[in-house]
Amino acid sequence: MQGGWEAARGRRLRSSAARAGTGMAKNRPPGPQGTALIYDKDMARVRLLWDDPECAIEVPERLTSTYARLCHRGLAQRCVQLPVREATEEDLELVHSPEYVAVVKGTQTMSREQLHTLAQQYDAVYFHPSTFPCARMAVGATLQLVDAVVTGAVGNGMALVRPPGHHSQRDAANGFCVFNNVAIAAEHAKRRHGLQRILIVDWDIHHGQGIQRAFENDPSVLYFSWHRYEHQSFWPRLRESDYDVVGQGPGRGFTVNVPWNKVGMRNADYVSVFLHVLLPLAIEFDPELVLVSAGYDSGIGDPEGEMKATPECFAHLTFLLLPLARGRLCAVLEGGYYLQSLAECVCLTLQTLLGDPVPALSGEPVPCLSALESIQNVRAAHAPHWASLRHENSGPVLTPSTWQGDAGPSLLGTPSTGTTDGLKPLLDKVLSCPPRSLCTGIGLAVPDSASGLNLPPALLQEKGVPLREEEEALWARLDSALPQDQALAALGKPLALLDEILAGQVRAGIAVSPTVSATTVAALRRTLSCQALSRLLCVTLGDLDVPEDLRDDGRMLLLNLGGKEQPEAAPSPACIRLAGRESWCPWVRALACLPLGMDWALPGCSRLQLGLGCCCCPNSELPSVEALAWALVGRPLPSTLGPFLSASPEQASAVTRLCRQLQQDWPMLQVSVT
Ligand code: X5A
Ligand code: ZN
Repeated sequence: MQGGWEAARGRRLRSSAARAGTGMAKNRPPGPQGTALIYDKDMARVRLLWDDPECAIEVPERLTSTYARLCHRGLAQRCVQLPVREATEEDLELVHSPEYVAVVKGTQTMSREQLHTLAQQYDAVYFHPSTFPCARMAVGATLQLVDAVVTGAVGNGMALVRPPGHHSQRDAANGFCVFNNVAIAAEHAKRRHGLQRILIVDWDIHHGQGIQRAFENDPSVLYFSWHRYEHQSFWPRLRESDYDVVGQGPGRGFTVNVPWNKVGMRNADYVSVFLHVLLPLAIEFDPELVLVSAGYDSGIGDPEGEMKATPECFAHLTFLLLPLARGRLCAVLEGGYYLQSLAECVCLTLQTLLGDPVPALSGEPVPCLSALESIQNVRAAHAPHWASLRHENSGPVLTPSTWQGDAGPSLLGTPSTGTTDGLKPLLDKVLSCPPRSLCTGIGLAVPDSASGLNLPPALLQEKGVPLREEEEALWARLDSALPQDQALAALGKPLALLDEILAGQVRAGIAVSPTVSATTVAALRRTLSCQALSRLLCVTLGDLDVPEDLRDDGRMLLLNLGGKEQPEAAPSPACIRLAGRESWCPWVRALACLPLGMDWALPGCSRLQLGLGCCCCPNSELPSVEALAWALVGRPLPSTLGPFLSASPEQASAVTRLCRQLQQDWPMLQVSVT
């Protein structure tokens, strides 16, 4: 047993030495570290110089008050603050025509009347003598961010820019956008860094038709956008924003549109679309870089979006993207017009990029009918193009519902449409809740011989607790092969860790044990003996015999992957098994799309997608403890899931069948209205 992990450790040391040329530095995360923040107050110079109600919401305070809040929260200070630069005309011409660039350049010397006349040639646009330098700076800031992330100078980051970019096109300004910051960045990453797969996630509430048009033929850029659509009645009212528009020629399947046909969408609707539409495709696409068109007009209180997603939702959306592209994520500000909500949502995005734990999501974990219709439709439209959607041919919704409004329990009640006035007191309450301070300690229960590992500093090393009587008895029965003293230490340390987690002294931890299943059972028993605990998620790999009294406790959701087949056992919503172990990969992918691990109310959700508070590893997995430990303190996992390995038809139908069976009890598993 000892030989097992020593041998594995020898392998690790040899391979990392070969990689780095020298021994691995201790206490350094394996990948790039740090979060970049790019901001320059000069981008607050553009402002509307005439009366135009449509453009009046795009104000300089969007930037200044957001940055002030980041400083007030101490978040800006924790970032690597990179300087902006002005993009060159060559950069701009990666997406825009020289003629259009010349037109915008000409605005620097125009009078107010000339600016106004020019603006009228476009839809929802204003110009200012500072528009050209600011828009160049917005592109330059975005390129600085991409360069820093792609070269590994930082792990991820955010650019706070104005004017926004995603509506602007080769020859046109549109929807407050002048140059297409994110589209230029994607083209730059392709041409100048040689990247071959870039994912753009546009969570702004408007359709970024400018980005869509720039890449509609291009399979190297996967563009995902959700947007308020209301059956084409919402701005920019384009047919090309609907779910059945999927890209052209070689780019077919690489444009993904999720129309929102109702306002008032909530956290559950947003998370459902990520879990059932974006993530399966993104995992299959396996991007090298993720660019987020981060507009916050999709957040609660925004007068444009009229949606109800709360600020923590953006922490979850960000978190769900971090396992992609080794965490190489660049968020670039687009819209967002309700200043308080905007600032708060940006804080939660940046906080997540910095590796802080993700706060619990509020609201019922139930998607609304209109969201489900959109999910079903877009999945049907993309099934021909993506293996991960192909297995379930549920088809598009044939008769769209006439369902009006959402009847579900509401945080805020039904908004009076079109105005945020009535919402103001409630919004103030939602937005002024101070961020919950989560304890950040990470516990570590490993054999003393594990001291050679490269682990994050300040891990709390467990000393061990005395076993309770029944634990000793259990231990003696389950593992009589181990010397008694060693066995007690191996169980005593994990249980000490567990006690600290249950007491709220540490947030998460890793325990290494020579006999995982015995330790897991003892840990489950100890956890469930804690009366204050109301919900426990236990995810296990391989065979595990959980005693019946524990399984029937009612507070535990057990997810067992790759154990032995149990055909006789009736499926239970609280004990979910996916058997078979030919290959883990498809199971792990399936799991990534099962929202069961989503932690709706429990605090202290870890960075792991499985949401475990405590991971228990067998000794043979000791090298992966390093990666796990860094993940728990907020660094991205050192590798992605790798090239897509499609599930076998049997595996795929097992997952589909399981999801159908479980839908009644777990509404977040629904992918269709029927
Ligand atoms: C970037 C952005 C919105 C334009 C709305 C015009 N533009 N009615 O959010
Ligand atoms: Zn927008």
